Amino acid sequence: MYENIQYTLIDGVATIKLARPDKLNAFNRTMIREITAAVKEAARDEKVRCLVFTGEGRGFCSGQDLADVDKKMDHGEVLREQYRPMMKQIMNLEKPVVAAVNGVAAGAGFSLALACDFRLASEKSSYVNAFIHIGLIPDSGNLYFLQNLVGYSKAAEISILGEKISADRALQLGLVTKVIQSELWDKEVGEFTEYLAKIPTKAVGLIKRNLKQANSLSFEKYLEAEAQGQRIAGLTKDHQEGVQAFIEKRKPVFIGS
Ligand code: LHQ
Repeated sequence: MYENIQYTLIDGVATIKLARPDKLNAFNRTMIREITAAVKEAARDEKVRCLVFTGEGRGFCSGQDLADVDKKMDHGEVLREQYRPMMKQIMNLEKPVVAAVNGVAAGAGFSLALACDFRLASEKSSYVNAFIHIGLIPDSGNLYFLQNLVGYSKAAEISILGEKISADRALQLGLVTKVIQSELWDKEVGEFTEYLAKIPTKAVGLIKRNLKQANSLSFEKYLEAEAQGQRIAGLTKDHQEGVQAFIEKRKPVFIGS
């Protein structure tokens, strides 16, 4: 169904695998459109309880396909028309989103990883805010996410120097959730995402909503947003199940609603 990505759904875990390995999975118009559509599908489909991004071959994503960039291009329009809808679709997804960063994440590919809730880093992965090397600024929400993660100084360093960051260094900086050895990659990514697909999905979505609101609301307004979120969480079957299981001293079985 898709040309430049593979979309699969297994046991509640939807995976979007970027599939232009010869170019380290660089974005082209088709891939961006397909990712946007696939994330929309994942949002709509109640069977999806966790979304994973990963890349085919040795790269995660090398950002915009530079072979498609020409002098006549209005980069602002490219962002507005192509990247922005994709990034908004990902940001607005009220389900857990994991970047399983198998290799290099550069330019807007780094932005994609930053937009996810978790970054699982293969020991072979690396991170480059490559924009500066071609005279551009980090885009697709990059500085918004990066500054939230590592603060102004480190975000400036990473963006202005544009150095390649190894997986271990990324862990030290707080850029990634954990580093995984190559031989354990499939197993550990599988265990992590299976776990996410079994927890109370609605509560995960509401946590994400509140975290984003905390960035922009006054404390008073935030507390009201929190009360609204908790009201919704309190009405879920998963909340009932969690309390019931606690009382009965058994393991809860959450269904995601
Ligand atoms: C590529 C790419 C690539 C095409 C590797 N394109 N072929 C938004 C709005 C509007 C316009 C502009 O952009 C944006 C957003 C952006 O993302 S701008 C930033 C674009 N990305 C970059 O500048 C990164 C460019 N790539 C690199 O710096 C390196 O390739 C990295 C650091 C990612 C990996 O380095 P290596 O591991 O040494 O691999 P390589 O450079 O040898 O690449 C392997 C192949 O992939 C190679 O092709 P070849 O035919 O020689 O095997 C590259 O040409 C191709 N490739 N990135 N973005």
